[in-house]
Amino acid sequence: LVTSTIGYPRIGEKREWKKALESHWNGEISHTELTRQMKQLRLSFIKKQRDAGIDLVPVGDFSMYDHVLDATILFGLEPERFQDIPSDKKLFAVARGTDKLPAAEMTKWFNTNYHYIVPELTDKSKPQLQHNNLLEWFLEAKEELGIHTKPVLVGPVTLLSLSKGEFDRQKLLDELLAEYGKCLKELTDAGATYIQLDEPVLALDTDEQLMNDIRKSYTVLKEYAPKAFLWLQTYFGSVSEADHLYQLPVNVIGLDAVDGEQQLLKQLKSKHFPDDKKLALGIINGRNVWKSDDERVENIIQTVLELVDQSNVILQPSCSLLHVPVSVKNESALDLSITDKLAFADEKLAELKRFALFGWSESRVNVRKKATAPVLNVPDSRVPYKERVKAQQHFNLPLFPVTTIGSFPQSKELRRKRREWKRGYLTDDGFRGYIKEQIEKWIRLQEELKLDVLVHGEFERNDMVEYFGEKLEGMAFTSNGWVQSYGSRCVKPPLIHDDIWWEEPMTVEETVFAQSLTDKPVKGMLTGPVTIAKWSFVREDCPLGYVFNQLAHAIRQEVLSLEKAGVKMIQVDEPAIREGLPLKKKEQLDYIQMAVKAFKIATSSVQPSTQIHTHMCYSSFEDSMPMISQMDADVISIEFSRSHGDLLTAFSDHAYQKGIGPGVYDIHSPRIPEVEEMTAQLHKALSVLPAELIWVNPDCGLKTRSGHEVLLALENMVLAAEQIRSEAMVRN
Ligand code: THG
Ligand code: ZN
Repeated sequence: LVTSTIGYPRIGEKREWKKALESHWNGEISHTELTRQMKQLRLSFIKKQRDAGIDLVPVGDFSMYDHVLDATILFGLEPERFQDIPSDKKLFAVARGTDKLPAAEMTKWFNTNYHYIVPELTDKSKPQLQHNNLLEWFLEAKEELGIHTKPVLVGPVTLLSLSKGEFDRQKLLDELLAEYGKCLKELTDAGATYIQLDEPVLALDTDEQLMNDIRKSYTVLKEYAPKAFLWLQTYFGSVSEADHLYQLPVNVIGLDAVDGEQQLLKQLKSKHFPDDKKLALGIINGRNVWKSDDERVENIIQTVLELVDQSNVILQPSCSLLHVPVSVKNESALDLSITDKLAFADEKLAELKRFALFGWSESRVNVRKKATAPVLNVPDSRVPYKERVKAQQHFNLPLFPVTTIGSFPQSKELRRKRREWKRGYLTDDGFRGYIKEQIEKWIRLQEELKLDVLVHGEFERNDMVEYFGEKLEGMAFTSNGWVQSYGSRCVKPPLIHDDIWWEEPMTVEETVFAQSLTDKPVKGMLTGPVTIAKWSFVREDCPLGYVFNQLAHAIRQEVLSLEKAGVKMIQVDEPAIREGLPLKKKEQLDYIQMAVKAFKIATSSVQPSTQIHTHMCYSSFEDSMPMISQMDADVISIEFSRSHGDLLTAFSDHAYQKGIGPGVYDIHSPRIPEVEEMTAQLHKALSVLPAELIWVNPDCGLKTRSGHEVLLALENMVLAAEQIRSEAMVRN
């Protein structure tokens, strides 16, 4: 069988890609040098896939930041404010902003922890094919490696669906198709055959309009580029009406046989797959890191081969491999019983080759084992909010209490100390002592800034999930299992390989130490069960619900340890709860119940006088207010500084009547927010929320900012709160 890949990780085996980007951004290497290094990486990935025996290797899946932004710029659709920036600076200007221009918005790519730059379109947006990078990369691969690659591009319908702004969709789609057509024609004139257009939007709930747009698009594209072998690719789930794709003038239809396995097999059995098309079967999980279950793969392939002629079947991963780390081969520190269950990107290429040769083995790594989920009967609801408000009067907080989200900037020295400690050059006591100095320094700074609720700063922590992954039983952490999250920022998801349980306090020492330094309340800082699960690589031998439940009990024990140690405010962050929503509406209710229950098991055992906070960011939650309200936290802080009112409508219909901190400081940009900007945001919030519910805080953690910026920004934020407070006094 023919093999293909949909996309390959950009970051490099040792994150060379990240280092090149960041050394360019901090001025160490020129744009020319960056381009040279990126070309080298791009070609090395193509060569590696070809050497692994992959027949159809993509080009254009690689990116210097984000593939959606690449397509946006390829068709001249970047926001107006960036139009006259020179092309070699445009990509990073749009993605990261400049000292004069705010960055374009970023949000989650479907239900993954990858983030794309959101195209901002208006009625003035004019699609126009710019310099055809894709053609350049296609020719480069052919000339320098002698490899005939498969150009890959975000499809026109998905690109428009992911855009925001007011515009005439059909008019813009027609204009966009002309430009896509031009791009494809240039590619086929240069000898390209298969051209893969990614339309993951088809994995969402499809409707008449969407299917019409798809039908029109691929009919028109075939007219513009008749020689193109169009490859319509979908992933992240099944396509509800896959058979509607069967009559399109495309040569290959790529479907997900992992997340969409059941539905796909049903569709293939109920309607004959067209003889004039090829089926690209996504049989290897591109979203998780466990070796494939040979029995499952064998069954799918054998079933499909009874329905589709072998010469028309192509094998590939279920989605781009950018969602998994590069290779297991560097994981020497991991327990062998775990490494021999793992398959990262490179190991998946080898699996693909093996399955293409029908080389299934008896290896049954993922035999479903009955997980022993502790079904302890613990509280999963608290006394009503109104009663809790009374019991929490003891905090004597002012109107519009000012706080931060948890993390403070981590200096280069701190990162060096943590590295030394990890490598054993710095003793535990040495590191612990240094951390306490940092905590003391920032508690004093927060007091000087006159913040009302303080945090310990999380200096002892690396990533908010990895930290807990290192301390909970049943979770393992890799030394090099990095995955791109947004821009050059990467995460190293822990591996949930067995039942999870809590052994000992994980955050009490630092939090209690911080509280011992001040009379102001210090918030305990935890990551919630859903987010730990969603931002880890989760075992597949038991239902996700078990894992949520086990994590909920583990975090619950940490919450109780904090309360017992005298911590009276505990924040349990769930930034991933919205991302975890299944893409298909009909599956969302089960998820919401499971996720909310997990959060409530984690947080409902505390006294009414203990205040529970939560925090969410990086995704749009206008559509999830009921779920957020069901979580029943006393206070929620939410990313708000760059939302233009859409979030407010979500609050205005009174879906949420508990404490809320609409972020007023955009932590993505180095710009120091002015007091006026923040009072303006607070006035917006006051237009839909009662004053006594509002907290003042930044959008998110401050880890990625510099200490200097943060002090200036927080000073302004306190001034903004004081101004709003005095206005409220006058009013009353
Ligand atoms: N952790 C994890 N996922 C996340 C976030 C996170 N998803 C959404 C949101 N925050 C944005 N994503 C990131 C991912 C990584 C980083 C910041 C935001 C980051 N990474 C460090 C780097 O690449 O330099 C490495 C990790 C570290 O040392 O902290 O800063 O926060 N899991
Ligand atoms: Zn956040």
